[in-house]
Amino acid sequence: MSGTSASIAVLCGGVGAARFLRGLLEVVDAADVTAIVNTGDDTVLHGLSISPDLDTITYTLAGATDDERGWGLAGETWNAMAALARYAEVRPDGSTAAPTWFNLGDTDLATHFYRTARLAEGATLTAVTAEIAQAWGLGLRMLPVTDDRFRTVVTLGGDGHEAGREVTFQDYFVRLRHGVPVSDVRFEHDGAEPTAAVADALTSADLVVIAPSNPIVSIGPLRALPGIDEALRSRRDSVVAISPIVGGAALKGPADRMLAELGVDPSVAGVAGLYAPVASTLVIDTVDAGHAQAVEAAGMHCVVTPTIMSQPGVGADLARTCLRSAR
Ligand code: FO1
Repeated sequence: MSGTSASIAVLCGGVGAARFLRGLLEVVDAADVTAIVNTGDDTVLHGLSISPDLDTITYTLAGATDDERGWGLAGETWNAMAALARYAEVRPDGSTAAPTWFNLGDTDLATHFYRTARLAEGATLTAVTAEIAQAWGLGLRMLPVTDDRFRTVVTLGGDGHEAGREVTFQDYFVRLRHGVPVSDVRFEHDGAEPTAAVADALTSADLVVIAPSNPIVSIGPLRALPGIDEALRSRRDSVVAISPIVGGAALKGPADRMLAELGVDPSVAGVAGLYAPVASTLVIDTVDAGHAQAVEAAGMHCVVTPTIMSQPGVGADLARTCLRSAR
């Protein structure tokens, strides 16, 4: 499929998806790529609408991200956050004003100002995302999975003082530094639906790739929305997933621990068990070659190739492998 004008839809979370898309755009025309992006991580802080996965992908593809941190902008300054600390000191008990646990860089703030103002004018998140992508000079089509309010909610496990409490995803991920066990993850829908553009991309794309993102809290929210799993199932032969688990561990974030805490084997075979109903092929890293048979036993065709995209060229090679792997 490489070198042709086949259209590709990619189901995306944050960092892993951003790096895969960066490789994909080296080998196909950006106009042929649609990124369908998780919005379950979205939050409102300081009255600002923040869409972390959309922003991580935007900044990465624009070559503007802090690659080591994985989120936010390179060369960022933090004056607004430092100034906010003054108000955190005087905030009355029970007030959530001036949260300083979630870091918004001075330049990054402009993105959240713009998104918030446009949403307040009545624009959809889809429209605002297209405008932000255009402002950063991106050629691909970037779609939030839904324009409706949609949130990932995490129940904290373990025996700490917050055990049993339900918190927002960013509370778990940033405030608690994803260092607390999880006993459940659910998605607050309130009737949220995938947009028509998402539904159309999932039907019309020649190939669907599930990016190497956390299966529970990045891809899980997309699959929880009505119609997405059905759309994938009905075209399963042309859906390829990339394992975010390499050698039993997540490259970034808590995916391995979270899988284990929720009773899923934190291995490529466990990932295959989750994706087998909706994807025919699982791409795994060479360090997991010994587990290829277990992936096949879980019902997926297995392709073994380097998947760790920290070295130049790996993302593009991985993208070529995915383009060849559709059955
Ligand atoms: N991640 C952190 O670990 N700490 C932060 O303070 C933080 C701030 C932040 C601000 C804007 C943004 O777009 C992303 C930000 N992230 C931060 C990343 C984000 O929480 C996660 O990467 C995703 O939600 C998980 O995919």
